This record gives sequence, structure tokens and C-alpha cells, in this order.
Amino acid sequence: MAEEVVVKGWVYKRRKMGAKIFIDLRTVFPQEFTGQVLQVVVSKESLSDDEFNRLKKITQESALEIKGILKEEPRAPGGVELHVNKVLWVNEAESPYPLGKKAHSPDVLLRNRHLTIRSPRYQKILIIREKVTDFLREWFKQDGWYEVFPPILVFTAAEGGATLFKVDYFEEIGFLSQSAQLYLEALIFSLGKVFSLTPSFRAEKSRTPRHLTEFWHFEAEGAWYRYDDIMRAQESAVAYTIKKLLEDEKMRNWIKEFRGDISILENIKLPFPRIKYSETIDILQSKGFNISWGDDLGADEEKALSEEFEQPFFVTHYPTAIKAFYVKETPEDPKICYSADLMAPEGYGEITTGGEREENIDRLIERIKREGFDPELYYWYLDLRRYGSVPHSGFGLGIERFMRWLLKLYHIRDTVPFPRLARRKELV
Ligand code: NSS
Repeated sequence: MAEEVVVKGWVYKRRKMGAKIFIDLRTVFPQEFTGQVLQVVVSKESLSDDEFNRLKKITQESALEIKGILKEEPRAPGGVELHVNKVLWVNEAESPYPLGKKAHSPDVLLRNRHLTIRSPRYQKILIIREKVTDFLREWFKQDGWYEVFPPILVFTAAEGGATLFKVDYFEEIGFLSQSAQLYLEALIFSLGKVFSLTPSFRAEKSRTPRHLTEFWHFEAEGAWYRYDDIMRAQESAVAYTIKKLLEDEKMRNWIKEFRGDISILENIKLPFPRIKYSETIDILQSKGFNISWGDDLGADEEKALSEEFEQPFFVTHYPTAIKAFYVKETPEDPKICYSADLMAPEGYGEITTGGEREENIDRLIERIKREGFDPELYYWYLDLRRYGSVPHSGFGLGIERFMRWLLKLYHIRDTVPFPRLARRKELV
């Protein structure tokens, strides 16, 4: 353990104890300490007077490059501490630091988001998030899906018109993509099964702890995939991601720090339960909800339902009328469609929506009109049904929704470094 290392990072806290200075350093090099602070011990005898005096007054968030010896110390975070031998480089931060010692209101933290994200809490969230997308990708690649790169500037809506962000596109109207789905549907005729990870935008005015106006969307679409096939792909990918996260000791400990109990994650089993929408209405009515068949499940309903489960679960066979124009109706009853939402347990609710797509062109045109969209604009999407139409299915998972449940965070904004919310004020 007694090797000399160079450590680079920023001062998180400093305190003096007797003749020693203790610095909690937010270390980014070496990377193994990122997400926790490294305890740095500064003794007068190991440094020049000049160096010691500089460190004695070092301000919060000053950048430091130091050399020293790592020693085991069970009481320090991570079980080691660095005994400094040399200060290689310093950049003193202005003082006071805007996010100093005291607690700050959510608004102050949002206004200082560019600084807030430096804290160990956000370092952990950002690293866990990266792993989540890595493992989702890994599952899909291992299962033979191609990663593709659909556009963000689009000219047709994929979801409801009410949540479209308009863009001035050289005097014509464009939109920010709500979902890559329609383009993925086009791409399956080229590559068979495809997935993408892109930002999606929703002009959602509703200020809820689970809505962002910009979120990261993991979407997949497979030719000849039926309703059950796409549910199996989703549950396998989600279960794989959780298993891989828990296999990594550091991720496992961090997830435990955030959510407390991880037994639900450890006990995830395939297949996930599937319940029909009509059954959820019965359950909700028995719990006293004033809801009837045909109503959408709101946040409160989803929460109550999801508290009943200890596993992620699918709600299937929704009413066609409350789902988007592209979902396929069941042949037995056109009022019911092949759409399924994957719900997180523990009160968290929807994390994916997916299902089988309408492949009949006439029914699709009818549904596009009913949605209030112009079928002319969708000529290219309708061509997919004209030239070699096949049964196909897909889904979209909101990375932030998944993260919110995984870490049991109250607000979805904490899963992204720079959240985009319905408010403009206080956003960096
Ligand atoms: O609108 S969705 O329910 N469905 C689609 O966009 C499909 N076109 C996806 C597909 O089949 N390719 O959104 C899918 C998921 C949803 O379950 C959430 O997890 C997430 O996208 N989502 C959001 N996350 C955060 N904030 C907002 N506003 C949001 N809207 C959807």
C-alpha cells in the first residue's frame, strides 16, 4: 500500500486538527476515488512551510495536484487516506463558494446546477447512469440489435400534438423529436431489429416529479416481433441491467446508499408479471379510486397500483382510445390494443411504453386523422405499410424514469445533470 501516487481533484472540506490539516478531496484522478472523497492528511513535517501555509488556508473547490502515500485507514471514506509529500500545483478558488457549507433551497441549487453537479451525490448518480445505458446497450447488442442514429429535428409528430416543441425550420415548421419510433420503424426494413438512445422532447406543462421536457429515450423496434416478443426483450434487458449493476460492488454499494433496501432489485425474476388494464381498473376500484374502464391511469392510480408489486410488471391490453395512433387494435375487440406499459414497483410507476404496431394502412390512415394529424405529412410512414408491411413491435424506456426508481429519488430532475423543466426560471 505504501506507494507514492499523484492525485488530482478539488477541495471539498478542510479542517485543522492539532498540527495536521485534513482535506476531503473530490478526486477525479485516479478515477477509483471519484464519487467519494479521499481523505488527505497534511503534516507540517512532510511539507515546506510555504506549502503547508498554503494548504492551511486552502478554500473550498480549489484545484489541487498533490503527491503522497496512500495508507490504509479504516475510519476514512474508502478505507485509505493520502499522506501528502508534495504539492505539485494549486489553483485557489474564490471565496466564498456559492454552495458553501449551509443547506440550500432547491431553487438556489438549480440556479447553481453547474456547481451542484460537482458534489459526490451527483458524481455517483452520473456514474450509475452511465452504467445503466452501457448495460442496456450491451443487452441489445448481444441479442443482435443494431444501434442506429435517428434525427432529432423532425417534421411529423410521433406522440400527441399537445406536447410538440415547434422549431423554425427555414421559415417552415419543424419539431423536436418526441420519440424516434417512426424512424426506427422505417429502419427495421433495412436492418431487421434496431435500437437508439436519443434525447426526446415533450412540451409538458405539468410540473410533476416525473416529467422532464427533455429526456433520454432508449427505444427499440423489431420486424416480426409480436406483442409478447417485445415484452420479453424489455424485461430481459431491464433484468440484465439490474443484475450487472449489482454485480459491480461499487455500484451495488452506491445504489444501497441511495435507495436503502436493495432486496427488490436482488429478487427480480423473469418473467415479470403481466396484468390486463381491465384488471387494474378492478384493483383500483376496490381501493376506492373513482375510475372506470376507458380512463387513463394517472400518477395517483399508477402509484397505488405499483405499490402492490415487488417486481416490475406489465400492464397490457389498454383501451385503444387512450394510446397513440400507431398501436395495433386486437382482432377480437378494436377497443382494446396491443400496448403495454412496464411499471416499476414501490409506487414509482411507468418506465416504458411499447407494443405491436398497426400494419394495416387503411386503419392507420383513419387513426392518423382521428389524432388530428394530416396523413399527407405521414406519406413516408404509410409507405412502410405499402411496401412489404410486416408485423412489428417496439418500445421506449425513459432513462430518467428508470433511474428515479432505481435510486428511489423523489424528483426526476436529479437523474440528469442539467434538467429541462416546465419552468424556465433558475435553469442553467
Ligand atoms: O410517450 S411514451 O409513453 N411512448 C413513446 O414515446 C413511444 N413512441 C416509444 C416507443 O414505442 N418507441 O414514452 C415512452 C417512455 C415513457 O414510458 C417514459 O419512461 C418516458 O418515455 N417519458 C418521459 N420521461 C420523462 N419525462 C417525460 N416528459 C416523459 N415522457 C415520456
